Amino acid sequence: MDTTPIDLGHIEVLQILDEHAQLDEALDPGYAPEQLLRMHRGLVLTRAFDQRMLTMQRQGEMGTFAPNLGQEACQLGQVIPLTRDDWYSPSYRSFGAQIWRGWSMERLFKLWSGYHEGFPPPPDVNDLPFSIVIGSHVLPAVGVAMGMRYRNEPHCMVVNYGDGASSQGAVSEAMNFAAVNKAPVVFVCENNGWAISTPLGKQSATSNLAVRGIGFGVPTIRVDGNDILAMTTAVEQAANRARNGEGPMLIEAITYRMSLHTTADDPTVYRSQELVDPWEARCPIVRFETYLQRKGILDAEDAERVRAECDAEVIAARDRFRTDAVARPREIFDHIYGELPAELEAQKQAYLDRLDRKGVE
Ligand SMILES: Cc1ncc(C[n+]2csc(CCOP(=O)(O)OP(=O)(O)O)c2C)c(N)n1
Ligand SMILES: [Mg+2]
Repeated sequence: MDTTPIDLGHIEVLQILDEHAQLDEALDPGYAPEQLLRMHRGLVLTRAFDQRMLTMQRQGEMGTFAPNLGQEACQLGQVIPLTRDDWYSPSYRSFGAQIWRGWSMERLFKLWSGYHEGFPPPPDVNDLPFSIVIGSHVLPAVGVAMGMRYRNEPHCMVVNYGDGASSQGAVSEAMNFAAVNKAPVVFVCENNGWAISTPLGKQSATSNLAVRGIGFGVPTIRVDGNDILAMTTAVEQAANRARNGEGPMLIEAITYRMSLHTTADDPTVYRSQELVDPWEARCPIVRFETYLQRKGILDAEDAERVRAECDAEVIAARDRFRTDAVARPREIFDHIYGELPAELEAQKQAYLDRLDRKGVE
């Protein structure tokens, strides 16, 4: 038996802004200052929303929530290169990307606090709802991409999933089908090192997930997910390939889940702070701000102002949510079945009777 290890090859990691915020000039995507500042604001807004959501959950206003601290560039980089005609299939941790795509923050507050109105994508946004069943959404995302291919539409789908989700069979099926049929899809595997308490080393026998793409015949690149310029550059290229009929691409974005898996999680029981500390120094927002400051288009005062404005925007959205979101307990059996099965119909009646007895509207 041949026991020679299989050569998995070497896959380059794309990095344009290094950890010291030094730009690789040869790879500079050349964004205009306004575009760079818009990206910066997007990153800051994502973090402001993240922090507010965590506070609101801890105060009992949100059911649960999956924080994204440290993954802001990875998220936004996936959608910044997309047009409104392109499609995006998020995961539950993709709120920064959703806000960028046009989801109002009120809608996301509703979503995470259990109002069904929050779940469907806004009518004018080409996004899919996310699925909590990890990996399952990757197949329908490829289906949407195939729809575009059949109709000869020059657009693409970007679908996001995690390192943990990459172990799900659906993800492999989707990648194989997309490769064979040249679906215009960009797979973004957001490798944040953890699937709840399972580290990558227990999830995969390979040290990187990018090799999976090669196995399916899907061109693959690894990207520094904490470098917004590298993320947008990689996604832009992959999106253009897809739009031109050249088929799918896999981007493995390397980042780190700095915070909790969700608010139901306590990472201190399974990971030490020493693992997290090095990633503090790789903060995507600090890195980008340092770059913008050196470039002379943002100073410390501007950064402070943007932070204050983003906080105010999130708080204004929270206030609108508090006014708008009116609980309608009588509707909790609605919106799932077109026709309620008999046993649920009986439960619904019992529940409504109970509300009547308690005088609940
Ligand atoms: C099919 C399925 N199995 C298990 C779970 C429970 N679960 C929720 S999130 C998660 C980990 C996902 O990790 P990853 O894909 O890396 O995404 P991340 O949470 O790190 O963004 C698991 C196992 C689930 N939601 N769906
Ligand atoms: Mg993960």
